[in-house]
Amino acid sequence: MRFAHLADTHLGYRQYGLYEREKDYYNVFEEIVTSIVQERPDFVIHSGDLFEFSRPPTQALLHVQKGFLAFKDAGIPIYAVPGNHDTVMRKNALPPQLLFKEFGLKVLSSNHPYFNHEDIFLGGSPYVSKYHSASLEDCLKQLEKASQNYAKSILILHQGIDKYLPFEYELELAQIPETFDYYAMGHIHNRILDDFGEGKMAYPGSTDIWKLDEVGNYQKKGKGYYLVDLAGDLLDVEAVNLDLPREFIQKEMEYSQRKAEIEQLKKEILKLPQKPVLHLTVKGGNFSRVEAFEELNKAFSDLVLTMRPNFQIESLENEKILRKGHSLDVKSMLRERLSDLDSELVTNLALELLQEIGEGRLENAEELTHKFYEELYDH
Ligand SMILES: [Mn+2]
Repeated sequence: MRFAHLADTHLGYRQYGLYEREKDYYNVFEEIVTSIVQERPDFVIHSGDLFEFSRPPTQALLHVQKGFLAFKDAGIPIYAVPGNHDTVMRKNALPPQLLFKEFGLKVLSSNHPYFNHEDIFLGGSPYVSKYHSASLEDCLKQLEKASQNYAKSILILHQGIDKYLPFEYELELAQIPETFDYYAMGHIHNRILDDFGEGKMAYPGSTDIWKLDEVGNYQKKGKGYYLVDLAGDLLDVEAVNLDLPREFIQKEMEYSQRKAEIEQLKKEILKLPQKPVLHLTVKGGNFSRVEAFEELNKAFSDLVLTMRPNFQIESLENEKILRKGHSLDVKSMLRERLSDLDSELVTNLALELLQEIGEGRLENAEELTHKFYEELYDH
């Protein structure tokens, strides 16, 4: 008995606002479906964040329709839980996964927390925020009980665990029953394969680079899905890697060395099969951001999909401006501007967004906004 485990496909995500990046996610998904169908497993598990949004764009729905139809034609059922991205944070709202019931998709929910596939127990829960972790703990205890008389048992969750996500977890390792054979996890975008209790704890990771900090893990461990063999006494987990067509390049350069560095980088980029995403940090010395940007833009605009520059200028002049900036009370200015909304929460969000966006960390800003609304709907 074999199954494929994937998660965090984030279909519909238009990274940097670029349609090319939205298409990259669709292409990777299609490649994964083709690869899984070729492997002919007995079933597939998707551990959440199938879509980027709880109301996905039609193109994303069509790609899932096409993929799941290929699974259906091959006789491969799919078990899934909604993640934080594809959960609708309103009472009695349904996740978009339910559209694919007729394609052989079985969604685990509080009404239907487990299925069996022959003698294998498949239990789990949709994403639960940290404010409701007590109810998740109850649910886990019930699943542990229900799974007792099966030959093998799998727990499917979309949660961050303290051991791997020490600052943003929703679930502590100690809250998880140790009796399952395989923990089919989603949510953490890096690949993690660990021993836990009597089984394996597995995060297959996101299928494309969703945030810049995933690049290091991608270079070390690749991206793709896990293929799990349950036949033997010891469970066998194989990481199936798919090459991402588009590279992410992260580079720092000293301003004084820039000319040689730019030439070297251009040569590297020309070897790539597709235009990469380029994150450049230029630092050192006192230079003009505008001129440096123009120089970089001229060098790279035709060679890359998008260039995300970041300038770290070290100069007295700059410090003076910063200090002057601090003497302005930005917070009270924002509060005044946002007075209609009458909320300290909104003011704080605006202040944080201003800092992140001001320093070019758009992804952090996006995540802050996601979290803000998530918590707002949660209370
Ligand atoms: Mn995710």
